[in-house]
Amino acid sequence: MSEEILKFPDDFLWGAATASYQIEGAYNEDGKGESIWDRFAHTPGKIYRGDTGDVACDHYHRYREDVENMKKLALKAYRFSISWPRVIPQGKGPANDAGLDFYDRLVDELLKEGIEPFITLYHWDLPQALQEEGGWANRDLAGYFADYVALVAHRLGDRVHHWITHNEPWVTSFLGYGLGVHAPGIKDLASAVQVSHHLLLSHGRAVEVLRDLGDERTVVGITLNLSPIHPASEKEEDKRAAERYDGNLNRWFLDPIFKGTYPPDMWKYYGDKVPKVLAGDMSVISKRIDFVGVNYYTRSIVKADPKQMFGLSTLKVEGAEYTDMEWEVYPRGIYEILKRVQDDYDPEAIYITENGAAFPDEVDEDGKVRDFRRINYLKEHFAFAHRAMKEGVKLKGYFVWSLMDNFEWAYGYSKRFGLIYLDYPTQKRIFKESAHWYRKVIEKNGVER
Ligand code: IFM
Repeated sequence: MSEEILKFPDDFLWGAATASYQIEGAYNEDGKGESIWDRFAHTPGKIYRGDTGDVACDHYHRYREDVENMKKLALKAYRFSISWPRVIPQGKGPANDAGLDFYDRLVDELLKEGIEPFITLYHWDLPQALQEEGGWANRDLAGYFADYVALVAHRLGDRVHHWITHNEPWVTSFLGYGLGVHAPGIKDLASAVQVSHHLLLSHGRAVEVLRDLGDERTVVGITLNLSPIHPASEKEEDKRAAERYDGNLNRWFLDPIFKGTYPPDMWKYYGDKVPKVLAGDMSVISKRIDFVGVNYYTRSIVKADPKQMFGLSTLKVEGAEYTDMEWEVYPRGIYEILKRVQDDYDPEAIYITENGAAFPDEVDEDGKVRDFRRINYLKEHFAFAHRAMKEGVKLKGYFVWSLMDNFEWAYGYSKRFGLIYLDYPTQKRIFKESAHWYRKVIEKNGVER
């Protein structure tokens, strides 16, 4: 039987993604300031086994080898983030030239190899000094963020054209300030909701700054973690619970960005916890963007559960495959969410800025890492993304999470998402079978079915 090849458009950008705190290490070198993740990880009991990002993948020192590996993977694009405290140690005020130099060198190295840099400006490592001023609960951060973005854009904007303002503002708000399982570890729903507004405001301010570069090549967007939310049953209360979770996770961020309003049902639901919004904020937040980045991993199945936050809980699916994160493998969800975003919000372009899976990978005696479940996961997701594109979704590129195993936040190094295996004690990088497979996908610009 001949195999079908799902071909992607010639200019489709195949990539991989990482984030500063998860890979860089060098947490206190060359003038870098402390970040909220340095503080959080150094606080006993916050991270599994007490792991920290102090060394991580030592990418700060090994970035040349990592770019070489990207080249071997045939990547067309690489998404990485800038550590704000590495370039402005106190969050505002004097810049740290050594920190800026690092990103300068990284960008040059990527361009030398023909790899397009996509920069995320905020992937959670806020300068601790700004946390002392209230963190994202303080409205002033929108202004400090704009200044930081201006600094980075002026330094790198001659060579970098793709910018992502924030990574997953839902996570920053609701895991950082609502549940407190991420830095800065605050548990207060009203703060979480206020923080979400300040993040969106800072996004809009950053868009203005990037447009001010006056460079027609500038392409700017934001990355959201989005999921289809399915009710556990046809019961009215389960359907309402699913609608609420969809409101909290998806619409609370998509609506302001694309429609300039918060979803009325959620505004009503948050009640006395709604954010303080000043005149003009919504028009800043809804400034035109060139693309939306979608991070997709799984769906959620939701039932009403009055005792829990938002009056709901999520269910496991009997017989379904789950990743090491306990996330259901549900490839059709990438199609569902892409279609929905295109149909309801009509963005100019969409990138999958993260998709991937953690599995308990091991190096076999012959030195190979046989991560066939990851290959299968990616293959099925690529196929559903292809289908969405065929049906009119303006998908322009796809970044696998992650280039290499790295620090998985509260889970430390216990979860391996990489295409490349990291042997942490030796810092040896080993291509997993999925990396070899992904290179072939990129070279053929298609997926065999
Ligand atoms: O590792 C994270 C990343 O930092 C943000 N998106 C989800 C990934 C997997 O949990």
